[in-house]
Amino acid sequence: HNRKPKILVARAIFPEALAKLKASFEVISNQADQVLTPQALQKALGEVEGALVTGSERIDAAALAHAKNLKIVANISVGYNNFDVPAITAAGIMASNTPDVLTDTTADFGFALLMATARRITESERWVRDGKWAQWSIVHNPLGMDLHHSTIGILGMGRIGQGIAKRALGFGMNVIYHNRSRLSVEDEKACGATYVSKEELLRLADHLVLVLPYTAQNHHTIGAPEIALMKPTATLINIARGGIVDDAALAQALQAGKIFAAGLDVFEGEPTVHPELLKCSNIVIAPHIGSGTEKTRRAMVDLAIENLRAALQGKRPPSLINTEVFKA
Ligand code: 8YV
Repeated sequence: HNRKPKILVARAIFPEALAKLKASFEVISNQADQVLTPQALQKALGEVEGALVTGSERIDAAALAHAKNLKIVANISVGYNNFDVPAITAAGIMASNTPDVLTDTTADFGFALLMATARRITESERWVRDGKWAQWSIVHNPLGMDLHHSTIGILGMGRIGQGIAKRALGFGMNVIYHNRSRLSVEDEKACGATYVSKEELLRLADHLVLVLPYTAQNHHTIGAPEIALMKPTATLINIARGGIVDDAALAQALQAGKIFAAGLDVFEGEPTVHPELLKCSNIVIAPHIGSGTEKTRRAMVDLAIENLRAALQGKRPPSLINTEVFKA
């Protein structure tokens, strides 16, 4: 018989992608651009064989309580801290993410945020709009920090971290990094990057860029003690995840002039931004758009769909996370 398998599309996706899915699947979709409640998510996962989700949906044992027929949860995201992978694996369900397709776009954005922060671009725009530009002045306008010939410290040296390093080389920056494991000699060479301890990274970086995955172990990896090691002239860029930085401690440090500025794309408890951060002028804020280009968001959706289709056809999803669940 040719009953269409039922799937869940938990968030708004591109209309053409949704239309294509509807040709092969019976689709329960939430196109409201509002996150499903945990109850609604649990109920929907109980009815489907596959699910397309994003970082906004928490997939854990509770969400999977009724998921009797579910074969795959396909994240439209490379980071998957929204997944309780052991719980998904224990339920015999495949989990996938979207690596590679967003690497360059996100590295570009990391650099954009770094440049905007170091050169105070958004602050300067507010300054002009507020009518403060009386005349050109050597000193009385927002003065920034240089990128060229400065030291960039990268915490988390995966694909995106390496992309940032390669861009930094083009700016004549000195690249240092810290990571759970050292890169191979060839990869270090390709990035022109020198491995240092986390403490050295904090002490030496003129610009510190965070590109590490969020795990329980690196909750508040950057808090007051770490910021205290940084240069007062340093910038801090977070394009990784909220929760890696202690936002309250960062706000205090920015207000006290402990570091020069911060550029943040991700926040603890986003979409809510810590009110003390919002009071800081030396900060550039973006709404989690590191992967946000038209082309890349489409590629992420397409890869997630490819993962979902493969799983429902008994094939190995191209970016399967819990490989032990797949049985050929
Ligand atoms: C996503 C991201 O937009 O891929 C990631 O890890 O943070 C972003 O690309 C976000 O997670 C929503 O799914």
